Amino acid sequence: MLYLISGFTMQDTQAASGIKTDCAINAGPCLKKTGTDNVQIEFDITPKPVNMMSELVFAVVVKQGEQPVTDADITVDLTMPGMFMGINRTVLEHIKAGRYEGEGFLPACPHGGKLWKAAVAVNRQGKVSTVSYLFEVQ
Ligand SMILES: [Cu+2]
Repeated sequence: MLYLISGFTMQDTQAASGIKTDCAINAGPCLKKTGTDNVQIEFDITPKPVNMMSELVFAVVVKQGEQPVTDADITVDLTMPGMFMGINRTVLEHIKAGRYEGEGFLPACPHGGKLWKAAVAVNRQGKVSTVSYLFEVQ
């Protein structure tokens, strides 16, 4: 752990941690299931390719079975595994038919890291389901 504070890049640390992406964000939206209630959550970021330090739109589509979920409160929390990058939370608004959007950005990483984790929290009637997506930016 010594090299965490001795100037090696965080990219090295992220690689060493064995954390892998599970969402090819530049290829399109990523779909996950919450494991409860047959709820599916699709996550996307535009414009592509996704870059740090530019205005981004975070979009989430929520369905239960084939039914759009239109009554959720949704936030997206962005963190870098293994590094504190500040609190970065975007509140999404329902647009239509279970699609929620919000504007945000990813700050530049002072350690050269590219791996981000988006934790999407879907709150419905006081019940919160959270799914996470690990993706890399350029
Ligand atoms: Cu970072």
